[in-house]
Amino acid sequence: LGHFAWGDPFLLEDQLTEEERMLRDAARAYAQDKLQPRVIAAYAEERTEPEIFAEMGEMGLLGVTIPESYGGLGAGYVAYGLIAREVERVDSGYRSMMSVQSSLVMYPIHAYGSEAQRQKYLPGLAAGTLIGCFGLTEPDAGSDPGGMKTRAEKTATGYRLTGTKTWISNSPIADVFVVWAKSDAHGGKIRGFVLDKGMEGLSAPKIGGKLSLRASITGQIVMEGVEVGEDALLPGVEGLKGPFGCLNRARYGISWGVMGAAEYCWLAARQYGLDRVQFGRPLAQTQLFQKKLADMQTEIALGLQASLRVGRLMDDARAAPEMISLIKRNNCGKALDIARMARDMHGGNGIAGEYQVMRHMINLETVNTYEGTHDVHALILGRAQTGLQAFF
Ligand code: TGC
Ligand code: FAD
Repeated sequence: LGHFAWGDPFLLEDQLTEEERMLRDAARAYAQDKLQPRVIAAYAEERTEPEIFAEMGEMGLLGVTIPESYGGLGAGYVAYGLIAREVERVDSGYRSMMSVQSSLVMYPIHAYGSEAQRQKYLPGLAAGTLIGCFGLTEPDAGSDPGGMKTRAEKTATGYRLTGTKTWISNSPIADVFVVWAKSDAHGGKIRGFVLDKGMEGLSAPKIGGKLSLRASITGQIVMEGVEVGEDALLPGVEGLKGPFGCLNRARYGISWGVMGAAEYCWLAARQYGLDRVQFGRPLAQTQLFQKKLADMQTEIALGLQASLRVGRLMDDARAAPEMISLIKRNNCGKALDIARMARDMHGGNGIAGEYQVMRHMINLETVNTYEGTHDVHALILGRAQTGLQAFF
């Protein structure tokens, strides 16, 4: 029988290729050396540093699945997931910045865009010299994006866009806006448009006072009759499957990312339990403490293994959206449970910023909600197994 490596119970490491390990190690080094030292202050001050995009671009962490000819790495979805895990080990907000840029902005421009749109935007987005955002959610259309009110009206030379998107990651600092609107010229179907910062009628006010994901800026996208040319339309897709095609990739990345945050919390709780003595022995020598550590280790090992499996299926073009709902939902929920447990296991110190577990816990409240809430993914899985739609 083999040796049990407590930190890697199912020997995940053995299941990765040399290239995947290399990219993972580079992401870990960047995240630990450059992001970890700034996150506590950035979070406390609700401050986003836009230069992080250029740093990530330089490290090759943006759009890793996009072909090299457009500035990406042409790597697979397992590599993408491993990078998300390393970045979110530091903070869910930093992973958010990266995954919006990669899966929600670069992916649709590559998959649905014209050659001219790809050439115009992808190299700058890959380098992080351009910052992107993705506008689907509206004040009255969150879980039900089909209820959006944003409209694109046909003009002589293109379209006029009117509407408001809200809760949009990166929007106040974005140069490139991928937005989804109902287009009258296409029978009211949802179409994607790429807008540039500075267009008349386009603004992106910040949403201040967030108690979660404070190192990642969030805002609105307000479009007051923004006039765009025909070349702003993403020609390759129509209907909700456009935005959902992007969400599939981002949700998959989140399933890995949250396991990184959970691993941070687990390892911090373990170390705290070894160091902290109460009643004459380390906390880690109590049965209750060990049971919690076992639960954390188990859920993380299972969650990572599931994400790896779905990643391999994505690279094989065999992953179904429901598989992604399953891992997004379960890994977010388990990571949140683990972070709450770790916060508790740190006692009073657990609420201090320097121990970081409470920041992860509060961030994970957002991650459990965005990209489809925990319950919405349950309804997607419920529909798949009963054939009955329970959304309305
Ligand atoms: P439904 O009738 O189920 O489907 C409408 C059309 O869309 C297609 N479709 C998909 N295509 C590809 N992948 C998927 N996952 C798809 N899901 C659905 C479907 O085949 C159909 O196509 P067609 O051609 O037949 O028209 O749609 P519905 O309106 O009933 O939707 C229900 C529901 C709940 C599944 C859906 O609306 C949903 O997932 N809601 C959650 C909304 C959401 O995830 N919003 C995310 C906003 S972006 C964000 O949060 C970014 S945060 C990122 C960060 O900072 O990291
Ligand atoms: P609602 O849809 O109003 O849901 C409220 C509650 O009702 C939830 O518990 C939900 O599960 C439940 N519920 C909803 N429908 C049903 C139902 N049929 N049956 C049972 N329960 C139901 N969006 C973007 O487009 N781009 C972004 O970059 C982006 N970034 C974000 C960043 C942050 C920090 C946050 C907080 C959100 C972001 N979002 C973004 C928006 C996010 O995707 C939505 O908040 C999410 O989809 C939920 O929508 P909602 O907030 O309108 O909640």
